[in-house]
Amino acid sequence: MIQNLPNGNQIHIEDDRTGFDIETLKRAFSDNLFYIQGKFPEIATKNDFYMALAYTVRDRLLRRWLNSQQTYLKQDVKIVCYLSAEFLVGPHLGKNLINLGIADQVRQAVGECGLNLDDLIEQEEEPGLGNGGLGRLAACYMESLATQDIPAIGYGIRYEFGIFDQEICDGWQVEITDKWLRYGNPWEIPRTEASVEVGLGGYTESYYDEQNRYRVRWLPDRTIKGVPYDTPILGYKTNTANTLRLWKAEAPESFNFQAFNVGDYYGAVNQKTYSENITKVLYPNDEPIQGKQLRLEQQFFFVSCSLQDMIRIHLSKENSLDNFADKFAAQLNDTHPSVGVAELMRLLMDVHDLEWEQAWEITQKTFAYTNHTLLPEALEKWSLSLFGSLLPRHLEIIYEINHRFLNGIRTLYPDNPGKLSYFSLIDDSGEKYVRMAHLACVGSHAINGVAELHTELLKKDVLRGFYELWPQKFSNKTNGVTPRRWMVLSNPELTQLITSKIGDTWIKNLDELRSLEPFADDPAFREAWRQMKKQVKGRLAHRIQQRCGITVDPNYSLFDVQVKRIHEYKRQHLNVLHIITLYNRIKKNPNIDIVPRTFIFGGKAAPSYFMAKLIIKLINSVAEVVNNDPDVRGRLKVVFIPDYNVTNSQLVYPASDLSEQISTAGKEASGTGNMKFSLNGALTIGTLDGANVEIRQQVGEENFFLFGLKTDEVYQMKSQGYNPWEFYSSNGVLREVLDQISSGYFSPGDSNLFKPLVDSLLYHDEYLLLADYQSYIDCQDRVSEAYRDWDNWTRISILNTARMGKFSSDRAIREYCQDIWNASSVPVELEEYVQAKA
Ligand code: CJB
Repeated sequence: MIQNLPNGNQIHIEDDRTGFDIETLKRAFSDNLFYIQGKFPEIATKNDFYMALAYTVRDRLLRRWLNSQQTYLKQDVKIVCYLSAEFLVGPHLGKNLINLGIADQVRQAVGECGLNLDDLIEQEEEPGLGNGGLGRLAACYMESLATQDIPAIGYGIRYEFGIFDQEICDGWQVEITDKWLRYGNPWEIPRTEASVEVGLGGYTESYYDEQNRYRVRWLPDRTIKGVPYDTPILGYKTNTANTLRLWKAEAPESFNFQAFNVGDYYGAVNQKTYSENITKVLYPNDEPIQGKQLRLEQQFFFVSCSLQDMIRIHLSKENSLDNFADKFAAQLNDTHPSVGVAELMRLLMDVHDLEWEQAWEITQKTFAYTNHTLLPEALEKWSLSLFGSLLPRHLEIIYEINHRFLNGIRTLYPDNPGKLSYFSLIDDSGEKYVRMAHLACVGSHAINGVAELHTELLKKDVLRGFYELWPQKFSNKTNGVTPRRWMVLSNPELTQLITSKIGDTWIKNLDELRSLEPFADDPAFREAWRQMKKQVKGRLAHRIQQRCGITVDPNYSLFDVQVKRIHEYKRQHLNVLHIITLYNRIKKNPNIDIVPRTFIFGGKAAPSYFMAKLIIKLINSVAEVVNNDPDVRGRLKVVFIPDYNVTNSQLVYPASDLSEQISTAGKEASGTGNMKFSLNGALTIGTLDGANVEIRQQVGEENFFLFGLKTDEVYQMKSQGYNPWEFYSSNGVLREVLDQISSGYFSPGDSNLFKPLVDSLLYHDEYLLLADYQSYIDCQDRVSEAYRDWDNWTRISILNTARMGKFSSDRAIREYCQDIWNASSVPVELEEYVQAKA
């Protein structure tokens, strides 16, 4: 802070809540331990120290956050509202230190207090408020929005229990409740005063208002209170801190009085529990959950809270909603928040008295929709009866939207009932459903896919009719990831090496990594790169030893890594077929000259996804055999890292040599792990799927291991009646591998254990593993040959990093801002809060 001196001069005085000096940080840290945790060092636990440090850092965030909010209030800004049922932000402490630019000072300060910063960082329970790619993307986007000074609010759900913790028992996944809030969460601030109420159920009635206009009102039979919890999201080396506003469901204030008065204690408590249930737990599926009422309640709850909040903010600055869409852009992260289209219509018409036409114009101008999947079974739909009983007014509005929309279709395609049923927001081919993707498309002015191939397939296939109708609404926005978390924080060794050559401006402008390219031909730099890689591999090896009790070799073994949700379309089991193939080569010829590999897996399976859980068991069973067979002599190791999450992933990406991106072509919308690997210098083995296509274009075909059927070949093979059995019977090596699994070689005493998996491959093989098997094996052999030439491998690794600039989430956010949101930067000046008088 600035202090004015009697002579009119000013001096800068360090403030304990904002200063960055070592002494100031130490004092603030001790103060927080004493006054917030109520502990003195002798009795403080590691968690107390962590909390004291977190509050020290939070104070420094708060200054930037409040300044940002004040700036947005004073200035005429457009706010991007990212509506997402998931935000997988990862631990905050380390990340905030990086973005504040005070990691070194804080390390020294806690060091001088006799503590180790990394130990404290490790104390943080990560908020697992997402399943995987979609939630993590939302987190990267929030970080990039702040880094580029774009006013933004992330709106979502404050789940009391996030994604389950995974333990592996006897090779099987066991799910443990994620009690992430149990020791408190220093990063959030509840804003009870900004609570809102959300209705559910009940009925609607029409009436005539004072001006004799026909109006409808909704009389819900239940009301839930939404309490916002705010977390600041700081940009990298900028003053902008935006808000992640997550809603917690509570019983409304009035809930219990009546019930208590009539003595219905249990009834009252019941109602409270019912209300709180809405934000109790994250559904642990990375695909939509059909038919679960609570899930629809969650979606509507957070969307209604958020839209009411946006309208409140707007009306605090303006006196009409006419220009709402000029001040807010609302992005629908998949269809999960798409009921917002109907809710905004209701709020504008029933609550704020707008007429349909104007409300509709505002709604369409406000919303934009990102699709994240091509799996047909993943397109969200809600049965009409469930939807109507929970949201009767919204169903009426959806009917009216549909009626008007289909009138247009009728004009465009006369006498074509097929078109009407194709486009309808209501699927009435059997049991009736509301089609959420149709609602999102109709209610938005922009629709995008998340990688070039994905967007093309949306236009050609999944949303073809809508593309023909409104080609101008469609665009591609290839996903990106934030280099701050995925390089600077996760891989300080790499960051330091890059920065030693090209300075540090690449961190905010990732295209600058290109200037590393010439160093790929510099032997000294290659050697330094190799040493760096060894060091980070050593760190992971150490963790694997600790967590799994498996010794792996970071020096000579190729770290071959597949980490992501477990799903048949992602084909972890294809990877396993390769491992067994290599194992069999060794068994036939124990002295074979083979490139040593460490196969590393990580990922959670949806608890009800039987096949995915069986794949985890298979990986662990193969690991058991391969890791303990003396013939193998440690040349192959298989590791399943339990509880794959953001924290663990930060250790994994930097240490990887080979990134497995092996989904069936046309199934993975984009992938974002693929980007994190390659940015950290891993080479990719992959199919032409999702963003792999663009990664390959960027790094160069010769620096990417491509295999497998292309999308059109997949379609063709399927339409010709794919028969996996033909591949099985004509390929002896493959047959041997599958027979071995069936025979119980990896499941002693239970030869039937993996039968469902093998049968599914032999008789259906929906994801064409057998068709891609040989191509995959041949490609893996090329990988091994390439790895023998370490020096050239290193050169390619450097080129991978150097050419990945496109995949920064900063670039993605710039594209959204320009093409969809019409939002621009609003730099934040830091104001001095305390002006001491002389
Ligand atoms: N995705 O994580 C999810 N959950 C869904 O329900 C649907 C899609 C993933 O989204 C990522 C971010 O766009 C994509 O990279 C990934 O391919 C997709 O599966």
